[in-house]
Amino acid sequence: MQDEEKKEARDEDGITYGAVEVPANERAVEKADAEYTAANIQVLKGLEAVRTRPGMYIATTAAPGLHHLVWEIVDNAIDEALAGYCSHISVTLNKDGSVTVTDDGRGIPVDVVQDSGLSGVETAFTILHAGGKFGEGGGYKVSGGLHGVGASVVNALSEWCEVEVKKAGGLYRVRFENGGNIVAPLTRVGDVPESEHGTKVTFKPDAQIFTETTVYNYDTIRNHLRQMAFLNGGVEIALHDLRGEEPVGETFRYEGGIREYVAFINSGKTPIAPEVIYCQGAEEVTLVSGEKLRIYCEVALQWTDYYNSDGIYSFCNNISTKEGGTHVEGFNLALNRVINEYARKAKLLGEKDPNLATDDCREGLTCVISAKHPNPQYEGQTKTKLGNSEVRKIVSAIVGEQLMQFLMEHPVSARAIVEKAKLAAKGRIAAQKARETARKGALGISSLPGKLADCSSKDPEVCELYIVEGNSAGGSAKNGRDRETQAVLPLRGKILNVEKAREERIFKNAEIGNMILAIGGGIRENFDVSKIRYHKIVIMTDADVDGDHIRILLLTFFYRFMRPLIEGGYVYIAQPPLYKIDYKGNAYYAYNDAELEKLKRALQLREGYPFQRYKGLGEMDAQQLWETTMDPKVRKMIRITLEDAVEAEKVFTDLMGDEVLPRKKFISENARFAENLDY
Ligand code: 0RA
Repeated sequence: MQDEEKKEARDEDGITYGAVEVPANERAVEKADAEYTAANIQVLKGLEAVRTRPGMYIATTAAPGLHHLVWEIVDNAIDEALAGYCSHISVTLNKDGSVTVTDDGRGIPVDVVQDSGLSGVETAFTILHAGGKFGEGGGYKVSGGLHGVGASVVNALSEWCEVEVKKAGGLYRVRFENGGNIVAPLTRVGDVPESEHGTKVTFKPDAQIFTETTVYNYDTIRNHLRQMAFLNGGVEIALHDLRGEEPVGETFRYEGGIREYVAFINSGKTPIAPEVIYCQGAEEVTLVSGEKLRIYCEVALQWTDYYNSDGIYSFCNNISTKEGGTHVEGFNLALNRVINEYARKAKLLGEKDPNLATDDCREGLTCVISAKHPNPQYEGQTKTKLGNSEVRKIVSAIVGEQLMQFLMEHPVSARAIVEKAKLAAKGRIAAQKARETARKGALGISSLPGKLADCSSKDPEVCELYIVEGNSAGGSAKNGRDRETQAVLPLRGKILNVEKAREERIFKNAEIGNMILAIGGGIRENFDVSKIRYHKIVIMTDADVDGDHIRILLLTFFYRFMRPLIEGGYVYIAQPPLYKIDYKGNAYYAYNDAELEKLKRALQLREGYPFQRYKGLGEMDAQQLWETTMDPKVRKMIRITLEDAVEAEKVFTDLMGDEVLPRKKFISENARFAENLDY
């Protein structure tokens, strides 16, 4: 970088440097006097506050807080990258539990900052909120980090912390111990080529503070760094983990930034148009105070053939705004306006057709919205909702103009996008009608399905509904059951995967419709558990892969459409036996391999004595099915429980998404989802 530019950057940063031009190394030495000691005492008071109430600064001293320390230091380096001075950042997890973050930026200033009497480095690492000093006025710092708590908090919560700066031909070092005590003031310890510059921060989290864990999680750090690399296109971020026997690591660099982020999220799904659409822009706003702020926003988007409408990921200053906010509102406004306007212009929407709804436009959409704001205001329950109202108009204008331009220039893709939204609208309207029908079903207006063999009792507490795989097993179950309390609903083949089908199709599906009518409590937000007609819903499928799959599909359906049924423990899985041994005129059953062995021993059977392995429920006659699987006195059933709805949500999504592996894994680990009963 040219000297002229350098000077300008420095002026912009608004730092007050020592008045006399003394070489930095001499100044550092001068500082080791009484004045310095006084400053140091001041400093410790501030950092002591952080140590006394760490929760005020990092929210938690559990694992997330531990990781926040790394995010904080990385954020500083990313700010330097955003300012245009740094392109490589690396994070190293050291064997001793410390973490090193290096960047090739300008290096934190080493000259004395007038206000504190300390060097820039020491100021940044010992004075709370000193971070802002480097930024205010110059618009340098846009990244919020831990909402701006900065390096001093990391230092305060560290057993030790060492900072090295390469700058103007010198290598400088400072060391802090026990929560920020300067044990070795900033000193020029050597020479480096003029061309080398950057900052290296190593800190060891204090085990006295992080009492739960001081061990960093590789995946957590990798995911965060990858996200930072996506959100800050062109910046290279490397991770090295030296803790294991062999060093491991990976490097992230995405020239395409959030465009690549969208492509990454959509990988494995089928896009309906090949392009990732990109909109970007900045605007300067003047506050009432006369202060000028530059607000930047970029958006990348692409539709897939999915049916979800929650694929919008929004950020402000690299922090995920989970609750959305004005940037997302601005986007929604523009999206809806532009798609309707284009659809009418292109005659894809007739004059009499109603407008497409925002949700229609969002179906299958994956979108990353990233705003950079020098003074973000966060609102909402978890303070993750962007509140700055000026952002709404800015995003709406940028997306409005550039999305329209894209559509005009790409008529084939534009048509696919509009048709997708039109289908979504059709589905939405059909689903409304179907919901209405299902609601009537819940009120008993509609009759029971013809395939249901109902029980005679009308007392839900004693009534059981067996949902049975296949018509032949269904027939055995009907004949073998206790007609007073046991109803049977046979299912033909596989049921629809509700995770991957649009609502309209779900309601048209006969098997699903039958279940809704038979159970009688309605669905979704209208589901009323007090109206259900059976207090035990028993899934009875074959003990093979198909049976497993049907069971999962049914559980997904209940989870999505009748969640209280699972939460209330009304859903069970029948356990038919796997083996039968006929011996001296009696039939003996075994439900697993261990039981089979036990049985053989108990009956003292000779080696090779024949036994039957059931391939499916259909092989059992009505009497056998009753004796082994339906008779409340002897049957074994598994009751489905949800310990944690949030965890379950994830399990279900993993399970029912496109990825085959997690599904296979789940099916084989099914037990972790269920709790044994009647054993
Ligand atoms: C303010 C001014 C200058 C550099 C930095 C901040 C800076 C801060 C951090 C934090 C981590 N890495 C960093 N790299 C640079 C530049 C002042 C000058 O040009 O001398």
